[in-house]
Amino acid sequence: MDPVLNFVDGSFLPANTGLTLETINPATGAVLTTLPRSDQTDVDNATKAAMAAAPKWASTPIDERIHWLQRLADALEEEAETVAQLESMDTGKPISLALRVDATRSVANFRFFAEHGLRHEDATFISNGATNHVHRKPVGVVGLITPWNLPLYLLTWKVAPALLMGNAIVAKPSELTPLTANHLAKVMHRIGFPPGVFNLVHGLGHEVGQAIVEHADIRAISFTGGTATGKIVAATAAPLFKKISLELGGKNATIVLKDAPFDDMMEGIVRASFTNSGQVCLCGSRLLVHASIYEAFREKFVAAVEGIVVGDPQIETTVMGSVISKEHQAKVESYIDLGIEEGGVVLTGGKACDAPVQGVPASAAFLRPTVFEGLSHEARTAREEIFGPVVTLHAFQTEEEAIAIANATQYGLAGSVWTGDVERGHAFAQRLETGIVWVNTWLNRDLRTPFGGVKDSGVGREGGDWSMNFFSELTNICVQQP
Ligand code: TXE
Repeated sequence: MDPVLNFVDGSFLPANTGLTLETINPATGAVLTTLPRSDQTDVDNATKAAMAAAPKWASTPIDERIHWLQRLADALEEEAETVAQLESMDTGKPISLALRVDATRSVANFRFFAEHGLRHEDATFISNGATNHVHRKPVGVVGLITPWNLPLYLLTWKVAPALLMGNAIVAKPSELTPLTANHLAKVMHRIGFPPGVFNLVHGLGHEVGQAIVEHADIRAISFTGGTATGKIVAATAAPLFKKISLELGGKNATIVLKDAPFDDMMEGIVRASFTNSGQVCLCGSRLLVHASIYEAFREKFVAAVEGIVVGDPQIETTVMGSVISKEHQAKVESYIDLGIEEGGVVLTGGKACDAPVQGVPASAAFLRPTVFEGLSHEARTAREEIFGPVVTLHAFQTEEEAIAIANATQYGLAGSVWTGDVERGHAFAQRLETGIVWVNTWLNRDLRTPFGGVKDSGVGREGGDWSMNFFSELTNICVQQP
């Protein structure tokens, strides 16, 4: 596989120091290729290119910018299989998931914001004999920093609205998953996308990500990643008065009410628990089940979890692949140890997990889905983000108790409520301190809706008009009528 390179001013080039990092296929332990270990000089060069390209892109009519988004969507759609293959190799996720979620949603991100841009009209307000015109201008050069769990999905979720609003970009994907960002740059290069508008600088977070957040000419930072890193980004950006959007961690509750016909809902509840090996910030990692149905639910849930096909991500029938790295596997295993120390009982899965694939070396990062019961909801295992295939089961007596437990973490990103009465579910959902709640479904996404969390899950919202507002500066011009 060709080395991954930076993409600056329309050219592919190594880090100015020539230093490189390796990217691994976590499902096999094999080195896939290298990527630049860039530094501040590379970020400076990328930002210079973005500054030079920004004025022309900003003055490009929005209909033309929309046309470019549509062309990017078409080009990515044509290469969906390639994108899925690259994503699966870089992350260890099943090829079926990479195609159905990552590749498909990356196309949808461009297509959605193209259509959203066509529909959008800026506001006017008439009062006191004057007309107020709200004008929307680009921020200028924006910094996009993204994580390893949904690499292209989350990068394009930021790139599309940033371009639509006329900004130039300096982007940095996770050093663990550079392949599909690199592929996006190749697609842009191939279709003749204006050089310098989209720049990609690969490298370590504290070296390249930090340099992007610190750079005086990068006026907005859209970050998706862990809460700990989000705190560093916020502390760096705040005194520079940059716009920041922080999509951070979560410890989401899946709440099964007394009247839930859970047999019909089990597929959705298991999907909410273990999609992408639990490496989705929206996954439900705490299952709160009404005491009256707890035993019956537990039996059916554990049986369904044991039916999850864990295996070689390259095989179509595999439902769960590896986690992102050996280091992350060790982190998740340490939480399984902690769960046992805190008095939890492992109902299925657990630490011991050899590579469930014939011929795959022990250097692969596989874990079986693990279900705990018997833990206090105040246990660390039930409060801290594990970001792996581990869930804890808890019984509750009353809905008041379920709401108190669900809200008792430092996070507030998402949750799901399962019930036989959707009105009851809707009323219950309004009492959860999160940015998103699904009732009798999970990860059902309308891209016009606000996406994001509260407390340690972040600041701001992405999606539809919220993304448009983040990636633009508004000027109100008040014209007195004659
Ligand atoms: O995050 P990290 P990861 C969260 C999820 C989990 C985490 C996993 O909950 O906690 O993301 O992704 C760069 N200055 N979400 O481990 O380490 C780093 O190189 C600037 C929530 O990758 O925070 C990478 O590119 N950048 C989300 C990016 O930050 C720095 C959905 C994220 O890295 C940096 C998906 C620094 N000092 C995952 N240090 C949601 N809420 O939507 C590192 N980076």
